[in-house]
Amino acid sequence: MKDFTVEYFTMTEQDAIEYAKAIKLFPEEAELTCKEIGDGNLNYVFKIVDVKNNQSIIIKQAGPVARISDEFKLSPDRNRIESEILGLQYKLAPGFVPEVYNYDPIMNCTVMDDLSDHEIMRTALIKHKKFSLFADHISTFLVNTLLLTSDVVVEHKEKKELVKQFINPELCEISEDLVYTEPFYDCPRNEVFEGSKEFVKENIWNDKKLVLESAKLKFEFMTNAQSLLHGDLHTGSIFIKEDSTKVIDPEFAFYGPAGYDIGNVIANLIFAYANGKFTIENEETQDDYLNYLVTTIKDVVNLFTDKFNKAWDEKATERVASYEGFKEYYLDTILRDTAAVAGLELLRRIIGLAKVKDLTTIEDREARIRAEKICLTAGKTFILNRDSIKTGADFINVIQSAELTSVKGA
Ligand code: SR1
Ligand code: MG
Repeated sequence: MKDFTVEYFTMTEQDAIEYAKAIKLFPEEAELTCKEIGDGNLNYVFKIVDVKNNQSIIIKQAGPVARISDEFKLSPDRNRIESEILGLQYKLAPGFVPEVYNYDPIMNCTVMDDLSDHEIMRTALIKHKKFSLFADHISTFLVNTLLLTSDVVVEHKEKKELVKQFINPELCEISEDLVYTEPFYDCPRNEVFEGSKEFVKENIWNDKKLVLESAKLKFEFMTNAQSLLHGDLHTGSIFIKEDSTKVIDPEFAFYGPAGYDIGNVIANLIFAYANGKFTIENEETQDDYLNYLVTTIKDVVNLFTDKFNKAWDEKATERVASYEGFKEYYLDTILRDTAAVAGLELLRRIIGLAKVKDLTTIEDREARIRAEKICLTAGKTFILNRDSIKTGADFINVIQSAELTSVKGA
């Protein structure tokens, strides 16, 4: 049997079984099988099943380079960050994250709940499934993890300790590059769909005002240690079933602007919207699905606002938090950042190298170009007009105006 206590190595499926036995995750008589099921950009995910007792767990291991490309050399310490933030979020937002059973700083792996009875939300949305509780669930998760880790609620020295604990320079650098920098010029690492390239050149790279705004936002991302973020809250980081939502993969966690997580959720619902619009042929089914997404996007914003206001009134400990007008000012800045980040995410998933299946699986070339144009147009508006986008209805207006522009321009 291999020794897992000396130095790190990247595990095979067989190693993962031996590892599970070595750390005694299952009873002696267990009959274990293992399958590597990771489909993300960075890590290895082993599902271990005890077929005798019908029990299963997940072992997630961080390697020294990203799966998506050897070019990204990453400290496996991200696995510590992930296990620690999952522990914290488990307390702040009970029911919305998997339980962690073990973290191993030598093998850089975390053992957690197997959520195989759930489905990755992006995959489910591409199949046009609807989840009526999602907006309620995710808005609670967002308020609890963002407001309750901020200086509004946490004692300031304790909060600064948390900032230290979750300093995450390498993964932040990925977001600084892929979200805030590379999409705004003809970077060799970009991978623009050939049919969208002219549009991107004209409307994004050549728009000096937009490029300037991206610079301002990049510096806010790097310097505003407001809340402990998930840091990569797209629909591929969410496991879902009808009555349950579980947020996974918080390895990009760090203290940053609260709107970053909310904006990512919104943008990825918009990708699902674009997919539905261009892949559902039956008009009635399409209307029904798009209406579901419109309602969900509106609800995410409006429920976040309502729950944020309530939690602030009940949980704020900072003295100045009660000054008249301060809560409204603070929430306004979060909503402004939400709009901006929704815009950035919409642009970077089309222009940059980390794509979303919602768009790449649209087979018809013209339909994909139209879907991308709508997302790019909406993205640009979210960034440029971020100061005046505040309500669920404002977010929907941006999407619907982008659709109209694409029809006129088509
Ligand atoms: C090199 S990692 C590319 C992207 O995958 C992750 O999920 C993040 O979104 C990152 O930007
Ligand atoms: Mg991930």
